[in-house]
Amino acid sequence: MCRLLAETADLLEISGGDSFRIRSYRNAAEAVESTTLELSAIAEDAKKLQEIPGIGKAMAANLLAIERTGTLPMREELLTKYKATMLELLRLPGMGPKSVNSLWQALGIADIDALEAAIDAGKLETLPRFGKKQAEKLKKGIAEYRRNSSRFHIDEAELAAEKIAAYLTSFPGINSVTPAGSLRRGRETVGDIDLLATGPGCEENCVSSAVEYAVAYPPIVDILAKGQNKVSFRLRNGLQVDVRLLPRASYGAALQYFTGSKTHNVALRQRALKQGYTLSEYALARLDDGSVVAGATEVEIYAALGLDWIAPELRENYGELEAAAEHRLPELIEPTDIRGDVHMHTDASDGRNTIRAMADAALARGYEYIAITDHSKNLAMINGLDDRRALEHIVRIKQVDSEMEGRLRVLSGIEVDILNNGELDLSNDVLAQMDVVIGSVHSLFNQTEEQMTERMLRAMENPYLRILGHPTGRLLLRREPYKLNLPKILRRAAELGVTMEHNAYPDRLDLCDRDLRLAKEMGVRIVVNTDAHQISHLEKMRFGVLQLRRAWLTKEDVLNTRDASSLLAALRTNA
Ligand code: DGT
Ligand code: CA
Ligand code: CA
Ligand code: ZN
Repeated sequence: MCRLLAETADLLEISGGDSFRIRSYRNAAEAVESTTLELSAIAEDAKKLQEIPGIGKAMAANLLAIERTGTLPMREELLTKYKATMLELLRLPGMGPKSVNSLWQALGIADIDALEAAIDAGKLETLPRFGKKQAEKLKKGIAEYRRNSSRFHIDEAELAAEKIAAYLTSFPGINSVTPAGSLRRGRETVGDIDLLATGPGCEENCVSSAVEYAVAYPPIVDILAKGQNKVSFRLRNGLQVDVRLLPRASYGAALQYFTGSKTHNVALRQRALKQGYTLSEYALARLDDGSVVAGATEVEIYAALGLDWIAPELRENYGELEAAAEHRLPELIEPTDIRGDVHMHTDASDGRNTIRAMADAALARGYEYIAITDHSKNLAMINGLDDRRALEHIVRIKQVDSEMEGRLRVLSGIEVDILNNGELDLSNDVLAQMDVVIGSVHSLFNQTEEQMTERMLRAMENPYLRILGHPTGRLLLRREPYKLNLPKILRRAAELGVTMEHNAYPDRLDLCDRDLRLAKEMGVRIVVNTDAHQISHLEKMRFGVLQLRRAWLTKEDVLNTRDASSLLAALRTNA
């Protein structure tokens, strides 16, 4: 809602609209963002809406329109003359509404790609507002914008954070470094890394040498900001990092504040105010006399507000505050609850290691079982298995299973392709001999929603299909999920007892947190697998567990927290 209002203000400004009007939309956007009222609940009630400061009668009508139609009249009218992509141009350094307007009037430029092309063709220099210098600056700005606007996979961000933390803690004045922000909350991708450091060298009045040490971190390519106790920089791979050096006494308050999410923090601050406190990044303090109540740890801050400590993964304002107040937060699944991994590949198809090597690595991780699930023949380029080879593979898997002498159970399985028409790629006779049959879509991603949904539903009707692998097919930051009526698929999965996979590989992480919650509500079983293509990928399990935690799942909700026999029983029956 607030985005639509802000965009309308921007478009008005591009069109050279009346400044009073522009301001009214901007103010409304801010008012909507900061209100604690549940807007969708009161959107039909113009009187209630007007109780929000900054919302008048006309704006209340706009909010109602947004709630009903997903847009508002002024925005639609402007978009017949101007393009939504022009809003992105505004985010380039040095680019204001007037410039965007003249680019559009003179050269028909409406997006960043077109702007870049015009710069390259030397067209920009001919315009009155733009010279050669300005064009060069813009070109740099575009490159920078592209770098900044990109997000990163969570494993890459975590690795970078660990390296920086190791560097920082080697400074004598820094004892500990903790990630905050989206990385700590386990979001599927990370915009920038937020790190909080503390130690004797981070106390007030003596923090400057720690700051100097931080900005000397060798992989830094660009120092973006250097303040009294904060530095921001960019690494070679484009990742931006914010490091804050904090005194011990306010460490918990800072950790709470910078972990976010923003919406969680807003709700928590409201709660604090209602109880007569103010909450900041420095402390929880009494409103009346300013005395500090808590600040050193998160636990004491939440406790002072009558709340159980809330795991970072839950801090998205999805009802966690209410649950914490009533002591009914879920006991979230932990990485150590996972007893096996039932989706992995070997050198029989596109994996790198042998069955035995995968088994040894799994045993070293403390697993009780794995399933070997190579690809089927539809993926000819990577040597997928046909019926005959699949049967031979079972023999080899059983051989390794006996070699493991009961220390690790090695289940035979397959990741069988769901063909374009929903049939499975191998014969039922062969599938019947497998312990674990995962069905996955690996082709024709651009089917319509109806086709793809029918395709999956049809595959699920096959009685040997036990698990739907990476069910939405998305590749984070690279490929959108395929079009799919997921609720329909989940409903049928619940009826048939088909299990949904959460694929822990950091490029996939589907079903996503929101879909996992839906799956649980609908009574669908869930399993978390790494889809490992080499030994080291088995480590990725924890990223999957993070998403399960974000979905409020407990150990009981996930099948591979059980032993092998009860997992297999659950995969095969509807009980
Ligand atoms: P990201 O970096 O896009 O993946 O997401 P976050 O959640 O890490 O966001 P970021 O890095 O901008 O800020 C980290 C946390 O710090 C954020 O979750 C809440 C808190 N925070 C930062 N700036 C503000 C602010 O201006 N207002 C509020 N309420 N919270 C803020
Ligand atoms: Ca961040
Ligand atoms: Ca940040
Ligand atoms: Zn796959």
